[in-house]
Amino acid sequence: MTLVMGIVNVTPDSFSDGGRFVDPDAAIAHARHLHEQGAAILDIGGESTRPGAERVAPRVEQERVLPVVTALADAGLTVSIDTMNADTAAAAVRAGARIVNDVSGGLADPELFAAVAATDAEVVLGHWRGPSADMYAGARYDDVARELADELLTRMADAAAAGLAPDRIVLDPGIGFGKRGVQNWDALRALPQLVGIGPRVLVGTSRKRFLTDALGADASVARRDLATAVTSVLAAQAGVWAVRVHDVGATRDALRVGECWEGAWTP
Ligand code: PMM
Repeated sequence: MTLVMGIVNVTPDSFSDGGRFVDPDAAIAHARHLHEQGAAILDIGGESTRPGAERVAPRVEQERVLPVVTALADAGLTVSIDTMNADTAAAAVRAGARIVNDVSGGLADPELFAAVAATDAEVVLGHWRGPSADMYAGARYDDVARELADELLTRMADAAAAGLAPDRIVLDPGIGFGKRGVQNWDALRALPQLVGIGPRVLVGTSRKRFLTDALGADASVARRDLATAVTSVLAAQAGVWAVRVHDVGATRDALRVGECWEGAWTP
């Protein structure tokens, strides 16, 4: 059964929920709510990766995320830390995070793989072609599926060289990262090939702009959760291990419907 990773952005500027959970108590309460709705993993981030976003100093990032990671891990919840920074990753794992979710797949900070390898945490390798400040500079592909798989295999090889075996790795096609409109749909269509590489696969479509291809250019962020639930079910049918979403309840319901349909879930 596909797991749901609930998004907790402790940032003032994320594209869909920026500013709502900067206060640690609000972030912790929100994470607990997502857990009750069915999130198996809570993904805590202190740096926005929306297109155009500037980097955040690791000290600021850590001030935002560590109290939240500590409180949730102490409560026995499974926490992932959404960071591109090796120091933040190491500090979050010390605070109890089990997964380091790096959208850059180890490219933003060359120390990150070694930092994670020194712990017993797992790592998510996102497909990425450069920083959010210039998000679409690398969005040029001859064959999205092939290039995505080749580049993630290279990231896996680098992770392995640092001591991270495939069973500690999760691959992510990085929807919205260095991909415009139709390139995101090409990446989603390539999910079965990605799953075929071997490691578990995570996919995050939640509220992302490419969904307006289907919904219309004027579809507000608030209107994208149903479409997110649908893409999450389709990703589940392609064999992914987990989906990363904001509206956990809607996606959990949709995944259950898909599981009932396939006979994989009985009440
Ligand atoms: N997307 C965002 C942030 N972190 N992590 C993973 N593994 N995969 C993603 O697709 C991903 C991510 C950007 O979305 P947000 O600002 O809503 O968190």
